[in-house]
Amino acid sequence: MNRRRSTGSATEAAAGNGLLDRRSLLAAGAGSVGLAGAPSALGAADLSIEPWMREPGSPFTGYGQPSRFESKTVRTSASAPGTTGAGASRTPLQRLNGTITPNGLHFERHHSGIPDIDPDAHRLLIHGLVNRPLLFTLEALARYPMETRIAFIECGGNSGALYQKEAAQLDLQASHGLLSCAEWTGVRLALLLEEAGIEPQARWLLAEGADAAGMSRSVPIKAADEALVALYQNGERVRPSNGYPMRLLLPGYEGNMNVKWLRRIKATEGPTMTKDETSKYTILLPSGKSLQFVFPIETKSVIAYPSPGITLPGAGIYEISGLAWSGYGKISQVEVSADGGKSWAPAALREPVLPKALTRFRLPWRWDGGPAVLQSRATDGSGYVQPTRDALITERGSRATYHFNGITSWAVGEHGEVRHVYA
Ligand SMILES: Nc1nc2c(c(=O)[nH]1)N[C@H]1C(S)=C(S)[C@@H](COP(=O)(O)O)O[C@H]1N2
Ligand SMILES: [Mo]
Repeated sequence: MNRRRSTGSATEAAAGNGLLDRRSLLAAGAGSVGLAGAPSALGAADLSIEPWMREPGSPFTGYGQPSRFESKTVRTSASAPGTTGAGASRTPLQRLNGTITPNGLHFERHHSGIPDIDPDAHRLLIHGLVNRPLLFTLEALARYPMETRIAFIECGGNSGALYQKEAAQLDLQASHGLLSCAEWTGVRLALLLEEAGIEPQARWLLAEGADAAGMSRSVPIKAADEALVALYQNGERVRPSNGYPMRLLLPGYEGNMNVKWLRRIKATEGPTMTKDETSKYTILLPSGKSLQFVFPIETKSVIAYPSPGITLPGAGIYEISGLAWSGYGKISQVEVSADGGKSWAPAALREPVLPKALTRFRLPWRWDGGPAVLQSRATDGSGYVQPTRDALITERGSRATYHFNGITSWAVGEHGEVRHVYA
């Protein structure tokens, strides 16, 4: 079988400053296109017998942990002054690949710590504008038909630092780590509302958590179509930090509305105007007006490799890789630029592309060792294109802190060091 291919066409330029056709690495193989750090030609004699091959390994464990050599792959966290559990921890996106966040690394945002809920004592009440108020135990809930879907959760405050005047020198975890994606399994909220006999004048739902903060949000009733009362996260029970024993999952809606430790759903005519949606989670505009109820997470993307804190070892071919997501639906295209937005090449999207889930994109790049500014720009199925930072600031002003979804720029310096810049 003749497997030789023309590497000439496989490494065709797709855009300026070294971006290659998205099929290049697949077609030609890493070695033949000169991938940086690709394996060298050695024989079996160069393979040594290491100590772990000379004696039997360790026994079984009840619950597995990552390799001890992966100790840097952890969340980073900060609590508000004077509190222990009010704050956030961030997912190390720069150290992960694929699209699913392991449960131990899912970001966390708590307004008053993680409650230690006894699942047998926990109840979910559905009441308000319903014919039959219902009180569920976990056991009763678990007898309903289950649904499974993959969805990201992003905090509305993620990337808030990118509204600042100067480009903050943060790694990807610090700038974008309030973002995770999991496979969630639970009962459709619509099914439970139907069971309770929701009344036609009910237009909103109040969702309340069983934490000490009593975090609660008003949710428009149409959100119930896709909402789950989630009991499982990546196959196992939802983690305490993510809402054990049950949380509201509202795919595509800002993180805050995904109420954890869910204890109450009340059907109402209008929004309840809780403290969490009036004093917080509103967007202050340059005019002095505030936008309230900004629900969907707008289309956004970011390059994870390379990203700040990573140093490229030398000129050569690299695979640029990152994440794209949209609260409106599916990602339809991600383009990458290596010249600060002058020219763009389409990246390969990892299939299947799922709505309201993280999408992994990849694109080969020949770095010639010179200056480069890497950017990614996502488009979703509705045609919405991720805005430049300038366009976003023109619309929102620089006093905004929530819902930053602008194009993010990483500059690669002559020694391969990567820095955050405003391009
Ligand atoms: N009950 C309750 N639900 C909550 C919160 C909270 O503090 N209490 N934090 C909210 C915020 S601001 C976000 S961004 C998401 C984060 O979900 P996670 O911690 O599972 O990542 O949960 C939301 N649900
Ligand atoms: Mo949040």
